[in-house]
Amino acid sequence: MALAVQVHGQYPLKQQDALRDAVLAGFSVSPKWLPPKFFYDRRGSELFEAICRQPEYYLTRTEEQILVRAVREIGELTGPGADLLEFGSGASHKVRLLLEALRPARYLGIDISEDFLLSSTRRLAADYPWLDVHAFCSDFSQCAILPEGFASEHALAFFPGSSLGNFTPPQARRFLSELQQLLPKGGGLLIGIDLVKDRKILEAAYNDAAGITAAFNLNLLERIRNELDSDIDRSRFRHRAFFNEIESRIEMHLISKTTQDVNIEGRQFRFENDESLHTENSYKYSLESFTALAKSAGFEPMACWTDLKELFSVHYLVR
Ligand code: AVJ
Repeated sequence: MALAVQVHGQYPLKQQDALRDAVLAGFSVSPKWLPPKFFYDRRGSELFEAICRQPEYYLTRTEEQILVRAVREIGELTGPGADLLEFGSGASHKVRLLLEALRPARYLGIDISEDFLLSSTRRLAADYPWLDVHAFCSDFSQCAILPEGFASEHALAFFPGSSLGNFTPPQARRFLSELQQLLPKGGGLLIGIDLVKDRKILEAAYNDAAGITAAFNLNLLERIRNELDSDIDRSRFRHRAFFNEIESRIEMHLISKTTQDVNIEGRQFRFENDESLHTENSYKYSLESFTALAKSAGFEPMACWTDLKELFSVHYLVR
């Protein structure tokens, strides 16, 4: 009966150093870029939760509908008493759909956004007094690791939201095979994957009318200004998102509205008018292309669920 959350990992993560290194490196090359993991400071995590509620952002509600319909089967595939590990747990909202049917022994939320992770897992522990709740603040884009003693016998990894889409396909294969090796024999992976579809639907999801995705993208510049020594001004940039069909990915960019010099940690970076800072890729798969990727990482596909329009998919894979 644990009401408190047990915290693992090294606190605090040296995120400010990581941000500085990534900005200085990413602004020095052409095209300029930054990895999307830096979106998730507290404000960014909150904006992401707001994105998930936008009418154009079909991903979250479609995945939740699929999970609700599939949860009994998922429970049967996993069986009770597992370690449930959630990668990119955010608000720990989707996992609530699984807990009653799955009856895991322990839950481990893994997220890069430290205080957001702590408040979310605390709320989960309060709402599910029978569940042993743990939190692990980690940047799993670097390598998939778990705190000592987790997933040694019976485990289900839960990687919802199509977050895998932030990796390029080769990075995704590497991440999946690292994850596969963390799991015990017979351990499962329940993963949400967004599907290729009509460009209008895809592009609307990343250009919501309320401007929340734009605010989420521009918040990255605010974070740089707050955490580093910088005069970067988000009002001098605009949000751009489009579907790159050849690469099968949504690309998000921040476009400079003028020619400008930006100062960061004593260095100066020139942005030309209309020059882009590439901030995110979100890869879209077909059922076949994702299944092939998962197999190449050593997983065996067991089950797959989609909605009627085949907007989104949830896959159950085993080691
Ligand atoms: C968390 C990576 C799944 O790609 O849809 C949402 C992030 N970016 N809107 C996605 C995101 C802009 C999201 N993932």
